[in-house]
Amino acid sequence: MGSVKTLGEFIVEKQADFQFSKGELTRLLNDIGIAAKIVNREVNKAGLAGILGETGSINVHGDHVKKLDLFANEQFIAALSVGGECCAMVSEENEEIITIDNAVSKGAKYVVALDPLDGSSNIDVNVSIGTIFSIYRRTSLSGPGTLEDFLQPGTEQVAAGYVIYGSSTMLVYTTGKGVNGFTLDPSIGEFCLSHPNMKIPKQGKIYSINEGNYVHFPEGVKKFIKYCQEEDTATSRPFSSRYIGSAVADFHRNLILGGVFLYPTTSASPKGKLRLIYECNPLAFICEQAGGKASNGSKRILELAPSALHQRSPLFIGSKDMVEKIEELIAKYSLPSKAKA
Ligand code: AHM
Ligand code: MG
Repeated sequence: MGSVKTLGEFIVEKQADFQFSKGELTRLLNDIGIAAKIVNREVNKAGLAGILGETGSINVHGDHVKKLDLFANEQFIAALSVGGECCAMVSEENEEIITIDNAVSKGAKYVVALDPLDGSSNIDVNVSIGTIFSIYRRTSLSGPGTLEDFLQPGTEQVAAGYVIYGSSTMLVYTTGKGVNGFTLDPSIGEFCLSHPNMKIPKQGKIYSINEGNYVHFPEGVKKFIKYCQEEDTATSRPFSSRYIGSAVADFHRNLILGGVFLYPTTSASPKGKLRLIYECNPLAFICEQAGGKASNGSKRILELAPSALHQRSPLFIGSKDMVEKIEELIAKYSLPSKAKA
């Protein structure tokens, strides 16, 4: 049997990639890995909620059984608050930023943006869900982190990753030097390097979109869906449609097999549904590092300047050629000047 490399070992080994690194990012990534294991344990037990007490109710110990997304949020906040490397967080579960100002966080250089448990419609039905995280170096000088620390474009991310709680649990992350994936071995309780140097195929055969919203999509997106469904031997069309409804799971499958995930504007979500800072940007960073592309339809996701913490954006992400095809069709059929004409 070949030797196993754990996430902890790998992170420490990669510290040397960063000149003058003092190990802060290493510790931060380790803290995230530990919180992910705790969340994984609870996600695995989720089906027992009916036996042990419904979420929201009182369990046999007299404790309130927390909803999983709130539990996950608390675990990540707790791990990063005591870790000493993070001075503020933003989470999908909290309206405002969470400032960290304690004895160990003095001198902390990083802020973390987080969707603690993404795929809310899949949480209670035993379908893959995920955690998404993004790490920035603070721009403020001292004290607890500030709102401005989070309003940096995605190009400034120092690291980003996700955890997928699926048929097996994986942690995938990048620090801007490629993408590596680790699978949790439950028998030893460690994430082990299973997918080194992940690369997304340039062209895929899968498109992932909630087609139930079809009538509300921009014309360019409708044209892309029709393009995917047309018969064409040279380009292996028609493509397959696969949609889980958990962005992490849909993205992860497409990263490995090749494909594109789309969440465009709809009339219900005129700015798109997904959040720029803790959903679109981290996935975009990973995708680009794997050789793929991420766009809002006309611009690179990572270059968008956030103006609000929970800002939304349309997202087209995955295999480079497929995202470029979408951009081409949006430019042709849906750009504002044409829509108004
Ligand atoms: P959430 O943060 O409330 O879970 O919403 C984000 C999720 C994504 O994981 C997924 O891609 C999308 O919402 C699914 O939305 P829809 O049900 O509209 O297709
Ligand atoms: Mg979410």
